[in-house]
Amino acid sequence: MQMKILLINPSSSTPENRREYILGIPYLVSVLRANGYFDIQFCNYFNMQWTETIGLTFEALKDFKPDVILLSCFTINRIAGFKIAQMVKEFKPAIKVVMGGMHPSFMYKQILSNTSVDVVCIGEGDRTIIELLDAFKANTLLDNIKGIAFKKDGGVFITEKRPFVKDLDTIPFPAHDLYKDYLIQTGKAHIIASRGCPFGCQFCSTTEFWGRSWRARSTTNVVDEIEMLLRDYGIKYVSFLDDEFTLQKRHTIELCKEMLNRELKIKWSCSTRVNTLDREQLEWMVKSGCEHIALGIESGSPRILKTIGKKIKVEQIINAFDLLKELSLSRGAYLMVGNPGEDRESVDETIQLVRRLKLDVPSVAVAEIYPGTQLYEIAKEKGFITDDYWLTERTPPFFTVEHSAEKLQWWAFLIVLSSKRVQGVLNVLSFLTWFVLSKKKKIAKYVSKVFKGVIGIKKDRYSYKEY
Ligand code: B12
Ligand code: SF4
Repeated sequence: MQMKILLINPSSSTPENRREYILGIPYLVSVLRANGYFDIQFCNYFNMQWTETIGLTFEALKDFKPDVILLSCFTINRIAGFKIAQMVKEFKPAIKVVMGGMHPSFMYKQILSNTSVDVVCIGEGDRTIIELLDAFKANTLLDNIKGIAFKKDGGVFITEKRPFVKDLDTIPFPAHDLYKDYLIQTGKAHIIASRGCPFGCQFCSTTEFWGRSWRARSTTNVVDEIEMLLRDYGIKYVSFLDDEFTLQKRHTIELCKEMLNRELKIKWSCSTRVNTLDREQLEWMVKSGCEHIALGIESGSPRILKTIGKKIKVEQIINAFDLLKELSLSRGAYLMVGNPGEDRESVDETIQLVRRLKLDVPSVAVAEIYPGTQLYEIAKEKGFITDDYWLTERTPPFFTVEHSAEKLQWWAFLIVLSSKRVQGVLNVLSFLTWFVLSKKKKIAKYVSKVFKGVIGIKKDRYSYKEY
């Protein structure tokens, strides 16, 4: 008898009506299939409200009758994950509940001590999941499976650390078919060509989770995946979700050449850092269809950039953005306010930079605290937060050790206001206000003329004597 596996992306209860195309579960599904686990069902609740998903979960439990539940959790959807684990155990205690992803990887001890989750996968799941399911099937001990933590003898047992997968080409392509409708409707696919980031910024958990070494898939392997998506779904656009897409110049150029050699008719986008781009690399990127690049700027203040360990200079930001503009690439910018040391002066420096770069509408986030970051350790040291926070239903908090949430949001708003498009709209609005005020009488006369007869405005009902 095949083991029945139910995979769930729990609800993040975010108000946006978006359909996130998250690659964690597709990666797991592809390795499951490659290892003979085919009795699989996927419930993607990520963009649904929690209440909508309760009934659906019960239905899946009753109809599909799973032996194992695999929950994938970021911090934002952890609580829904805990609640599903509880529902499952109340429904049938014998069903094994496994949780993996960024949040449980850092908070495994708390989760195993306080929720109905049986096993947490720590870090990359591509190898761990198969060993774990094989052990469930054979009913053997879990103690020797690297990279997990589980409940044992009334406590939490953590196994040896699992090394990262060295050769990412050995992992099959993620099961994009789980997002078939999305692919067909939008023509847009997500791909991850590398894992890891060496930079370790203070507010980000990527380096801690995926490791300091940057592991890239071979360029042929990545382009094979694109070709498969073109053939099977007719996609027209690829968003590379890598944290640091252009870390190795030679590798990026090789990837672009491979896309060109295979004459792929696609457009694509990526995110990266301002100091890992140069003209030669960008020209190849443009030739091969790249049309949008989002860059992490974070701040226009050299002091803040240093504090958060961004390891970039304001001149590098300016040079990179100027270069993108020169090559007619669409430019995205990620900015933050509210990191340690932020003050009005540093916010003004950011505003000046946004103006200098003539950014359309940058994405400006107030710094939030996530497990696995240095910012979280700072906040804990300052007595601002404890691990208990993550058992509450609250969303990740802003770093309000130094300034109130209102002030930080106001600063974020001021930065957005300084962007080109908003400035453009403001300029138009102020011009219109001036125009209307200065020509008030003429406009009124014109309106009355135009609408005369249409809405029954009659000259004699209005006095225009002063004209
Ligand atoms: C692309 C991306 C986005 C995109 C799209 C998000 C999406 N959901 O598709 C956008 C731009 C919209 C986005 C937005 C945000 N994002 Co984002 N994003 C990413 C990014 C770069 C890639 C996600 C991804 O597909 N990873 C690849 C897959 C393969 O990794 P994975 O899901 O972790 O799965 C692996 C393992 O974790 C494990 N695993 C996972 N689940 C399970 C389950 C089981 C049972 C097992 C055994 C194993 C297992 O195995 C998998 C394969 O190895 C990550 C960084 C990163 N490198 O992961 C950040 C990241 C997920 N984002 C993050 C954040 C903070 C956000 C925002 C909150 C930012 C903000 N302040 O607005 C928003 C949230 C929006 C929302 N409503 O969710 C954080 C989350 C931190 C946390 N602790 O939760 C991350 C990790 C970046 C970071 N390091 O700070 N994001
Ligand atoms: S913010 Fe970007 S550059 Fe900094 S550690 Fe995270 S992924 Fe790397």
